[in-house]
Amino acid sequence: MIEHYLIEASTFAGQIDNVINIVGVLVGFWGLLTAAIFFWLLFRFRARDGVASQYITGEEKEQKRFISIPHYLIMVCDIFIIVAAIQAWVVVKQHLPEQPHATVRVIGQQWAWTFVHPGPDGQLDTADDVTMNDELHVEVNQPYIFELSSRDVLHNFSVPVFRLKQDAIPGRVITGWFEANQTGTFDIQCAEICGIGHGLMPARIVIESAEEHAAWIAQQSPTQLAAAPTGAPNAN
Ligand SMILES: [Cu+2]
Repeated sequence: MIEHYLIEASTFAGQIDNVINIVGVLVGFWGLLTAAIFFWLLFRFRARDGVASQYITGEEKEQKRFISIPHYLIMVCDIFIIVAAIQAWVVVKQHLPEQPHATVRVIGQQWAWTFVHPGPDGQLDTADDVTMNDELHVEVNQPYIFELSSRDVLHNFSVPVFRLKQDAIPGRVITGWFEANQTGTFDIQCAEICGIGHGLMPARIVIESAEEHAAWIAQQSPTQLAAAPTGAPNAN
């Protein structure tokens, strides 16, 4: 249902959408039913000449069951929502991928994102790291752990097609994960009001095949760029 409007590009997006669908269907059912009964009652017991209105306190057993029975039924629906929500929470927030995985660093600031990708050696904090502003490149079907931090205020790293949202909190490094399951270029946005330029804090994620990603990393790596002027053949 939701993927019709926004594709599901991570392994856990379907599970998040499932929770939203369950909430939508259950709350929608009771909401529509309540509204229908409400308007039917308004119509059925509308003011009529010669008919005195009744004052009902709702304290009698016969009357109370109109509250208590739907109440219990709604609590049964809550169980389904809670079970689905906890299952999704455990997968997305309580679990990190096993080895092997890649790690990227995501840094929010007023008002831009910085993404640090490991270079050809696959390790962060080495000379070949690739740092980009507002552009994150990842490999499809590869689990990633992200290390999220902020240079100033609260931000939120949100990748709608992944159904991923995580606050960035100054002074903390927050770890999370994702695994893209299809290629393409999609939006990243800050989802936490972080000042006057909040709306100017978009970025993009480029999901590439393993070969494309390796080629991009090799091309962007600063060690490669530093070597280029002497190493590359003269274009003339
Ligand atoms: Cu922000």
